[in-house]
Amino acid sequence: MVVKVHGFPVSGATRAVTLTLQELGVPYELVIVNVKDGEHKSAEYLENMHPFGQIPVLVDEDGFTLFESRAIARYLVAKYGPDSGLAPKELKKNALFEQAMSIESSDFAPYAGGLGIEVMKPMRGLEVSQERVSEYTSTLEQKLKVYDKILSKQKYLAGNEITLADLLHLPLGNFITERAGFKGLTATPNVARWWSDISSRESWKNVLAEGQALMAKLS
Ligand SMILES: N[C@@H](CCC(=O)N[C@@H](CS)C(=O)NCC(=O)O)C(=O)O
Repeated sequence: MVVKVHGFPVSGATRAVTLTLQELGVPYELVIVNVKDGEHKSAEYLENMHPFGQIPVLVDEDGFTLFESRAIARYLVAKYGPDSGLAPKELKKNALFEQAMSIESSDFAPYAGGLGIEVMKPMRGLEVSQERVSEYTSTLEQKLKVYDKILSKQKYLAGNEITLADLLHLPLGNFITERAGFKGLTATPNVARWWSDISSRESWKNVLAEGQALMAKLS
């Protein structure tokens, strides 16, 4: 059985998983969950796939099922690319990797995700709060100034080698840049250099192309 990712092509959390698979060179099938019709809230989905009614969910080749994109990404690296360097194993390199993973989930995702949710509100018939947009934007700009300092001393967030911690910024970072007009990822020299580096990876280009192709089929 092939690895299956149950999700939606433009969902950031789904992309975090497919990006990891692309990076590891693992073939997979993206199974579309019909979020527009609320498939992810159906009793069957809640029971068998994701108790919180979200995407993505991984169903591995042996049937093992896992939700939460960061947990899935780490599982995939441990299983399919333990020596890929995407999650370093040596004690201190691993500690710096864990530090960078926490930076992504504590200092980036809450604000980038909040901004993303805010600008998507009109699609659900809701009004955008400009106050919240400004708050998320300015907090993220402040956080990225700290990123710039870190990235002035090293190439990537966990050191001089790329890890999952860098890659996991791509889906939300791309979304807020494209859909919310966020400029912070190109505003300071070291962040701009890092952003351009990770954005130009083949794995990410494949994820974007896959999203475009699947969305064209769905429309
Ligand atoms: N922490 C979760 C977040 C997943 C998440 O927010 N998924 C969104 C799509 S990107 C979703 O399912 N939204 C629908 C909902 O929450 O009802 C992860 O990283 O997997």
